[in-house]
Amino acid sequence: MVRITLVQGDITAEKADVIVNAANSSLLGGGGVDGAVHRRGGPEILAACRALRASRYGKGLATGQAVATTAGRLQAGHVVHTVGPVWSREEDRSALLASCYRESLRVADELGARTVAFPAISTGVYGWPIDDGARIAVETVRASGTAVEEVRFVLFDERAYAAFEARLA
Ligand code: AR6
Repeated sequence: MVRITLVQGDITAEKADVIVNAANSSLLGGGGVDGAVHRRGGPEILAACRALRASRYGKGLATGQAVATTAGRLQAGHVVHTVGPVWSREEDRSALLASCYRESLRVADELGARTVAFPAISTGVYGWPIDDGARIAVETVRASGTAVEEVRFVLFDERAYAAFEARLA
């Protein structure tokens, strides 16, 4: 059974076998977690992302999917990039957000990872309400059947941390 832990802080400071990036389809960087991952991880990560765009992911990475690259200078074996859905009031995109966690863990399992650090995917620039984002994250990880020993949610602020804490209780 996977152990879920919580940390408040910057995910790029974590040590883990896999650090998950809340990317976008282009895989070529952005703000939030994505910006921090590329800034602190160095140019090797972007080079790996460009290589993916030039090969298997010519059209980019679809929402809900995940793909691994080097972690560059981060204290991790790999970065797994996943693309969360943009939150919508009209349309229920929960299945796509759940898919991000499930697919990231599937890739982590393929890599033999024992520890995986996740941000709260889609709850920043993509506007997903934090309480619902926390619910989907925790439920999906618990139901995943992953061989990963520890899933660590790294929450940027107190509010996000509290939302995850309430879900775990
Ligand atoms: N460490 C941990 N959590 C963070 C960090 C950090 N360094 N920075 C922000 N957060 P976001 P999204 C929190 O916007 O919503 C990018 O431009 C943040 O407070 O990083 O999936 C991509 O290129 C929020 O709770 O990702 C995409 O275009 C959560 O991490 C788009 O943003 C996710 O916020 C993806 O948007």
